[in-house]
Amino acid sequence: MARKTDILLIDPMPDSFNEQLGSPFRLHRFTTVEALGDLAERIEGVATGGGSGLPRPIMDALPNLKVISVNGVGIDRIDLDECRRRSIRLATAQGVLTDDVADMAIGLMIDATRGLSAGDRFVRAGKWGHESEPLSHTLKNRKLGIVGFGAIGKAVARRAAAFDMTIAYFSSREQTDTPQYPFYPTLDVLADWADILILCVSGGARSHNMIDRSILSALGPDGILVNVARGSVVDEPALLQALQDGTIRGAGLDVFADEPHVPEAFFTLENVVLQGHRASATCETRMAMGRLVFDNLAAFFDGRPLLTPVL
Ligand code: 8YV
Repeated sequence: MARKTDILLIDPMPDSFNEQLGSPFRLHRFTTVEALGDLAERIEGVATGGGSGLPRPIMDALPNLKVISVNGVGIDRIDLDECRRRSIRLATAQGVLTDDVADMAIGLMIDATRGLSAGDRFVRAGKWGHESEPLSHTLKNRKLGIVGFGAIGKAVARRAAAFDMTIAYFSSREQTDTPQYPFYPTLDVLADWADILILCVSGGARSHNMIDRSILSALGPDGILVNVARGSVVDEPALLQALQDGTIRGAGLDVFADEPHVPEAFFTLENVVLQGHRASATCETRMAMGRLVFDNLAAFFDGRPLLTPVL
């Protein structure tokens, strides 16, 4: 019987990945670099989440690594230059999670604007009928600025159009396939124009702390910020301050600077809705992502082209 290929799992994978019948892979759960021992030399493939990526110390400890298959679309925590230098191939789960992430962005936008979570807390606390109900704000006639206009940003725009919102976007370049949405080449001008900003931009050096104090001030006291991108895109202490002092009205956050750590100060605020990086976390999508992570590895080790390559 052929020896199974050793694959290192940086994150736990969905069942659809772990339970492939007749899998040609032997799976190993990563704990620490030190604990890898002799296994390090045998690892030829890595499966990891977009949020975890592959930290350099782990990559450096795997001399025979040939392919990385990402259970997500983010590649901001993978050293692409080092992959190129070592001819390590890279695939992501692009395409299968776009709709769910866009749905989460819209959900957070509605919750942060209409106060669904706050209303739920109000009813559960037995306050209905005893205290005056909390009033929220309307989405009607709101201007939506989308930051990052790739597949997810465009899926958010399609959904928001059904709410009759006015939509514009900021991106590294103007998109030719969406002439119906105005392009803003400057983020602070978009933030000044918009009532709601939804962040769909890739993480990494170019977007690091892109949403800082000045952008939050430009968004203004009626403004809502939604982040389904990466925590690194937002200057988190500046956002906390802006939510506390009314620089902006509210926020819906799925991602944080130092996950899974969420600064406790957020828990005391009524004007923020919090999720734990779960925009793609539906049964259906996580199954499809796990399948694609597996299929990319299987294709690579069979000598076939990667299904969804990045490198
Ligand atoms: C996932 C993500 O939650 O696609 C990404 O880059 O961060 C998310 O969709 C994550 O990859 C699952 O581990």
